[in-house]
Amino acid sequence: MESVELSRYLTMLTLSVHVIFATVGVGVPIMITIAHWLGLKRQDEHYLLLAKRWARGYVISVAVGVVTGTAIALQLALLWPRFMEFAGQLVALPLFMETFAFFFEAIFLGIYLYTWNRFKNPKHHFYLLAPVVLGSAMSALFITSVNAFMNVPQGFTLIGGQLTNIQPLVAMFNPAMPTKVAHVLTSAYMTTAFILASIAAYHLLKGNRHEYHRKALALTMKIALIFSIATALVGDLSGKYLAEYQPEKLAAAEWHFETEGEAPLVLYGVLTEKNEVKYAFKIPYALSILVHSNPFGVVTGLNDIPKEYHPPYEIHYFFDIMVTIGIWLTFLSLVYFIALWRNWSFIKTKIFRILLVTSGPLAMIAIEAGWWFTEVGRQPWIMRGFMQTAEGATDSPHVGIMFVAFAVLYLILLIGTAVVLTRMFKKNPVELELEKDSIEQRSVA
Ligand code: HDD
Ligand code: HEB
Ligand code: HEB
Repeated sequence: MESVELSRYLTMLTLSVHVIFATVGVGVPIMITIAHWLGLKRQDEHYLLLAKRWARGYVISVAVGVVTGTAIALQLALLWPRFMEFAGQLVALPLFMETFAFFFEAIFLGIYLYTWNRFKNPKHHFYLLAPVVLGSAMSALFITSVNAFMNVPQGFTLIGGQLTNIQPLVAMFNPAMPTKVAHVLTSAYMTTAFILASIAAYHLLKGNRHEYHRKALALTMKIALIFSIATALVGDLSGKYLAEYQPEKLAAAEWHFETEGEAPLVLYGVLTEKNEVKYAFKIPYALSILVHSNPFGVVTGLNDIPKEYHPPYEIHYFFDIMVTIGIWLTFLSLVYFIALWRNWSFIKTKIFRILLVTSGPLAMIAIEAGWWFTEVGRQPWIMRGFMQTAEGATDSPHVGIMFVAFAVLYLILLIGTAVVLTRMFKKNPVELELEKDSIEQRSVA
C-alpha cells in the first residue's frame, strides 16, 4: 500500500479513537455541574454523589484523552508534513489554544476533586466547575475550528505557491466554524447524557432498585432529550451551511445528481453503475427544506460539479446512520419523558430498559458516523481548493509499522480504560459510599 493511503488509515484510526474520549471529555463537566447544582438546591445527597462519582470516572477519560490527543499532534506533523508546512502558521494559534484551554480545565478539575467538604460555603466549591465547563467547551471550539479551516480555508493570500498575509483569527473564524462547533458541542452533550443514562439503566436492569440510579436515569434522560433536539436543530443549520459552501459534500451524501427543486431526502438504498438510486426510502421535499427551508428550493446536483471533485458516494451511508440514530434517540427520550410525567409503567419493563442501555453506544456511533461523513466528504482535499490530500502526505516508508504500533497502543488503552473504570466503581458501590458520606457529615457536625 502507498504511504498516502496508510497515512489516511492511521489518521482515521487515531481520530476515531480520540473522539470517544474527547466527546466524553466535553460532555461530562456539564453533567457534573447540573447534578451538583441540583444536589445543593434540593439538599439531596444522591445528586451530590452523582457529581462526585462522575467526576472520578471523568479523570480516567481525561488521562486517556491526553494520550490519544498527543498521538494526533504527533501524527499531524509526521504524516502530513507538507500540509503542516503549508498551513501551519494559520492553524498554530488554535492548536496552541487548545492546549491552553485544556490546562485551564485540568487545573480546576484537580482542585474540585480534592476539595469536597473542605469549603465553609459549599457553593464556593461548586463554582470551581465553571472553568471546567468553559475549558472543555473552548477546547472543542479551538480544535474544531482547525477542522473547519480545512473545509473552508481563508485568512491568507496565495502568492507563487506560498501563503502570505497570514491572519490566524480570520482563518479561525471561517464560515464552517459556527455550525461545526455548535454541532460538535450539542452532540457531545447529548451523547454523554445517553452514556450516563445507559449506565443507570444497566444497574436498574440488573435488579438494583436504589433510588440513586432512578434519579440518575431520570435526570440524564431529560438532559438527553433537550440536547437531542438541539443537535437536530443545529444539524439543520449545518445542512444549510453545506449547501452554500460545500455543495459537493451534500450532493454526494444525498446522491443528488440533477440540479433541481422539490428535492427529496434519500435514506438508504443502493446506487447503480448508472447512478440511479434504487430501493431507497425518500422523504419528499425534505432536502429542499433542509437547504432552503422551502419545499421548492433548488439544490445543486453532482452533474454540475467537476467529476474529479466528487467525494466518495459512500458517505451517503454515514449520513444515514447519523440521521437515523438521531431521530431514534430523540423519539426514545421523548417517549421516556412523557411516560415519566404521566406515570406510565412500561418504562420499567425489561425491554424498555434494554433500549435505554443501548442508547449510549448508539449515540457514540452517531458521533463517529458524523465525523466520517464530514471528513471523507472533504476528499479529495486536505485543504479545500488549495491542497489535495495526496499532496499533503509524507512519503516515508515506515507508516505501516507506525500503524501497527499505534493500533496496539489504542487497543491497550481501550481495554485498560474499561477495566480501570469498572474496578473503580465496583470497589466503591453506591450504598457503601452513601453510608461513608453520612458518617463523615455527622463527624463534621
Ligand atoms: Fe483533542 C485532548 C489534540 C481533536 C477535544 N487533544 C487533546 C490533547 C491534544 C489534542 C494534544 C492532549 C491535551 C492537550 O495538551 O491539549 N485533538 C487534538 C488534535 C485534534 C483533536 C490535534 C484534531 C486533529 N479534540 C479533538 C476534537 C475534540 C477534542 C474534535 C472535541 C470534540 N481533546 C479534546 C478534549 C481532550 C483532548 C476534550 C480529550 C480529553 C482531554 O482533553 O483531557 O479537550
Ligand atoms: Fe479528521 C482525515 C475522522 C477531527 C484533521 N479524519 C480523517 C479521516 C477520517 C477522519 C475518517 C480519513 C478521511 C479519508 O478518506 O482519508 N476527524 C475524524 C474524526 C474526528 C476528526 C473521527 C473527530 C476527532 N480531523 C479532525 C480535526 C482535524 C482533522 C479536528 C484538524 C485538526 N483529518 C484531519 C487530517 C486528515 C483527516 C489532517 C488527513 C488528511 C485527509 O484529508 O484525509
Ligand atoms: Fe450531524 C456532521 C446534519 C444529527 C454528530 N451533521 C453533520 C453535518 C451535517 C449534519 C449536515 C456535516 C457538517 C459539515 O460537514 O460541516 N446531524 C445533521 C442532522 C441531524 C444530525 C440534520 C438530525 C438528524 N449528528 C446528529 C447526531 C449526532 C451527530 C444525532 C451525534 C450524536 N454530525 C455529528 C458529528 C459531525 C456531524 C460529530 C461532524 C462534525 C461537524 O459538525 O462537521
